[in-house]
Order: sequence, then C-alpha cells, then structure tokens
Amino acid sequence: MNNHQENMTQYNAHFIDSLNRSGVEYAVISPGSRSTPMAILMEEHPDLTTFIQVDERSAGFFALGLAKSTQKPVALLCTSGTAAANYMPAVAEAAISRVPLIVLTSDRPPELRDVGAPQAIDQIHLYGHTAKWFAEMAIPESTENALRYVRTQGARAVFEATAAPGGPVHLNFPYREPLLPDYDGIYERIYIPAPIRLITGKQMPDEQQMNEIADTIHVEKGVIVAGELVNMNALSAILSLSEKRGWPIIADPLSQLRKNADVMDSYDAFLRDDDIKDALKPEVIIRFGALPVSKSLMLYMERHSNVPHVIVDTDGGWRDPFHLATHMVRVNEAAFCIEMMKRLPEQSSNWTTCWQKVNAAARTVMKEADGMDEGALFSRFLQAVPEGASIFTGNSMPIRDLDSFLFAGEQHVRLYGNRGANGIDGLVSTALGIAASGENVYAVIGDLSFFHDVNGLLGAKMNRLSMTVLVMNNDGGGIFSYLPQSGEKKHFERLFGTPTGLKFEHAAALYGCHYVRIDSGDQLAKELNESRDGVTILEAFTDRAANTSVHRTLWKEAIQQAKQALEE
Ligand code: TPP
Repeated sequence: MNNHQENMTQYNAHFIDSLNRSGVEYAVISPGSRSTPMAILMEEHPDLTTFIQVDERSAGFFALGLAKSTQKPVALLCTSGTAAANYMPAVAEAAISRVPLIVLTSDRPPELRDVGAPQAIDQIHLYGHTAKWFAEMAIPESTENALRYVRTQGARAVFEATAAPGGPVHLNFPYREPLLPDYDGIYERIYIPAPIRLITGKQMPDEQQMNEIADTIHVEKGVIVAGELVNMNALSAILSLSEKRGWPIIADPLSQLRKNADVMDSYDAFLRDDDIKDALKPEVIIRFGALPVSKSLMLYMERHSNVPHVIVDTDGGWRDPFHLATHMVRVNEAAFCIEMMKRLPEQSSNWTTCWQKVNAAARTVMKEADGMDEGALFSRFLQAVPEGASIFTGNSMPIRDLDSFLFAGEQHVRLYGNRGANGIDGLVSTALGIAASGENVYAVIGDLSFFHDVNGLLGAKMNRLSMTVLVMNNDGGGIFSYLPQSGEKKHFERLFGTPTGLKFEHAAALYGCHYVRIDSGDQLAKELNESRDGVTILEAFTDRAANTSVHRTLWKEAIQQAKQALEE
C-alpha cells in the first residue's frame, strides 16, 4: 500500500470512528466521487447505520428528521460543488429548531481551488453563521499526531453540535486523488483510544433570583404557554406547576402536552375575539419552548403586553418576536417549575374554571367539523391514526389544522413539524427521516409542499422505509385564501393561489408508492388502518374556497359559544 492511500484510509477511518464513539449512530450519504474515502469507510464501520439519498436537499432534511426523532446527532456526507449548497435549507431549519447535524463536505485540495477545476465552489464557511461551528480540515495524513487531531475533531464536532442549544456544524474535507481507501479489515487494524468524554453542565437556578421571580408571579391569574419543547422532562413539571397554581396551560400541539385532557386546545378559535381576549386578561404569562403556531394566541399575548411575561428557555436564544419579555430565564425548565412550586402556595380559583368553560364551549363546535373540507378531513385523520404513531404535519394549513383539531386527551401520538424556518421544502424527507428511526409515521402535507420534495420519496425506496402521507390537494397554496391578499382579485390566483393542476398518482407510480384517492372521511379512516410496506400516498382533493369558508364558520360559531359560556 502506498503512503497516500494509507493516509486517506487511516485519517478518515479514525474520524468516522471518533464520530461514532462520541454518539453518532447514523449517516446519510449522497453519491459523488470526491467523498469516496469517507463514504466507503462509513459503509465499513460496524456500528454506523447509513442511508442513501441522491438529492442533497432531501438528504439534509432526511438527516434532520432522523436527528429529531432519535435526539442524537446525525452525519451528512456529500461530494464537492453545488451538492454541498443543497444542504442549506436543512442546515437553516436545524439551526433554528436546535437539531444537531454534522455536515461533512468533501472538497478539492487547496491547489485546485479558484483555478477553474471542475465541480469546485467556495465551500469555506459555506453556511455562514448558520452553522454553529466550521472547521477546514487538514490534508489527510497518518502520523500519530494527525490521527490524534482528526479523532479530536470528530469528538469536537459532536460536542459543538449537541451542546445547548443544539444545531448544525460543518467540516470541509480536502481530498487529493487517488481517492479509493484500502478498507479491508480497517476497523480491526486501527488502534482505538478511549473517546474524549463530552460533558456540559445544566443551567441551574439561583436562590435569590428564583425568590424575585416567585414574588413577581405570585398572582391569581397566571397563564402558562407551552410551545415545542426539546427537553421532555419539562412536561410533567409544567403540568404540576399548572395544577398547583390553578393556571391554565395553553398547549401548542408540538409541546406534546395535549396528551393531557386538562390543557387548553381550542384557544386558536376563541382568542380570535377581542372581547374574549380582554375577559381573559392574565396577571402574568409564563412561556416555555418555541413560539406557538397560533397567531390569535400571539395577538392575545401582545394585547396584554403590560403584564409580566416570563420566558423560560434552558438552551438560550431569544425567542420573543413581539418583544414582550420582562424576564428572560435561562434555567432548566423542570428545575424552574420545581423552584416556583416550592415558593408558591396551592391555589384554586374561578380563573381556571372560566378558561375551561370557554375552551369546552369552543371545542364542542370545533368537534362538529364533518365532510370533505380540509378541517373535517384532518379531524377524521386524527381520530383514525393508530395509537402510538407519529404524526408529521407540513407547514402552511396542516400544522394549523393540527392546532385546531387535536383535542386534548384524545390522541396518544408523537407530534412533529418543521417550525424553525417554516419552509414548505424538505417535508417528505423530514417525515421519512423520522420513519428511518423506526417510528410509525403518518404525514399530512399540502400539495405545493409535497411537490417541493417529491424527490424525497426516493429515500423510501432506496432505504426500504415505510410511511403514510396524506396529501391535501387543494390545487395550490390554500393558506393564502385566509390572508388579506385573497381580496386582491387581479393578482391573487397567479401570484398566491398558484394552481399547478398536479395530481400525484403518477408520482406515486414513479417512486413505487401505493396510491389511494380519498373520497370520504370513512374511506380515509379505513385506509389509515391498512398496513402496507413502503410509502402509501393518500390524496384528498379539496376546494380552497370551501375550506376557507368552513373554517371561518366554525371559528365564528366557536366564538359565539365561548362568549355565551363566559356570561353564564
Ligand atoms: N417557499 C418555501 C421554501 N417556504 C415557504 N414557506 C414559502 C415558499 C411560502 N409559502 C408558505 S405557505 C405556501 C408557500 C408558497 C403555500 C403552501 O401550499 P401547500 O403546501 O399546498 O399548503 P396549503 O397552503 O394548501 O395548506
């Protein structure tokens, strides 16, 4: 074996092994020549599971879904050139939603950069500040020092990606030809030292500051708002705090708190009304997790901008787009709740009863949805999905319908969405990435979003994955019909409605998926309980105008009933 090949083999094998021993169990690989040494040595590693996806944009989101569901860092590997640029949307989503991704791009060596070599773009800091950490790697060598360096870089990549707040890191690898490694028995040949132990502390509360906050929030009318939470241990502590203080929890579906029957679930409907917003004026708002999806909830919080607004976020960041925070608390959420419970007495008052009455009245109306409009179909979908499944909702109306029709205490499923950058891209792939970890995934995606990532379906075929996708096909962007632009008759259809006329039966055939056209709620319920290998595409054709009008009628009726409940 010549020296060059030995350098390529040892260097990359040590890097991959170090990633693996630091916690990386999965890698998503896209094909290419420059990445050959890393790709082959990833395939050879006994404890690394690899997935293949040709389209790098889809591959990025696939890795994102896998990392979300396993809550572990996932590696991504591609060749040089525009391949690497195609990871950007997933890198952006991972950064905002705090998901650890380890992006490995292969590159030309320095002498072949900026000199017209093929497939060479500037990959240095390609993702800018969106990547938490960037390293331009050394040319492969197999000296003891070089191998210690590359192992350390592997461990550090995992550390940087997973340290709070989690996010994407980028390592760029320059490789000289020839690229083929001498992989036979490599992981038995290399000397493997103990991995570096990666240790971070927790944001723990300070006595005196906790006393101050407890004094501030020692009021009767508190409201707890819970958005998407990464730290699942926070859930029971938030519930206990709410119970002890008699404070309602306004639970975004991605908080996972709607498994509990007592949380508020129909607020998006009744908080559309200003009189109700005023009648439910809080004395303090305590917010956990990411921003909730409901706009009426955001407007409720903004309307009461003059009350103390405490944001508890253990991982840092500044999630407060309306600039409402009076206290930004960087403390572990569960620990915060425990400290507050120690300091505040038990309380029962009319306050919660009032919220519960209003919520119940609105919910009764929302439950009446029935028919072939998207709201009713979504409601039916949620009733029929098997217990223990995972639901992934696309952006645009699906996540909003999840908010409207996921009734508290009625469905024991895990809920996912890509609410970092709210893109309509990469949704098929994110859902497939979740399925790749072994979860039983049911996705609901709008037709434009589905079109955007049809390529993602190849990932199911190439990696033998199964999931069910319900495509809500309203022939274009349904969400825009709810916005003021819908009144703009001259330009609306061409610029916002964007009817594509696409139907996805042929796409299903192209990618080897099962396909069923859905014509009724009963049929949808039946199909959701069929068990098939591979991807099943259920396509429901709906009408944008009817969807909007049915939603508006429900909201109006829900508000009326909620107002009546307030007066009783
Ligand atoms: N491009 C990306 C990558 N992300 C976006 N969020 C948008 C554009 C803007 N956008 C938001 S919603 C939407 C568009 C284009 C329409 C989505 O249509 P569809 O997926 O069919 O869902 P529906 O609105 O019908 O529920």
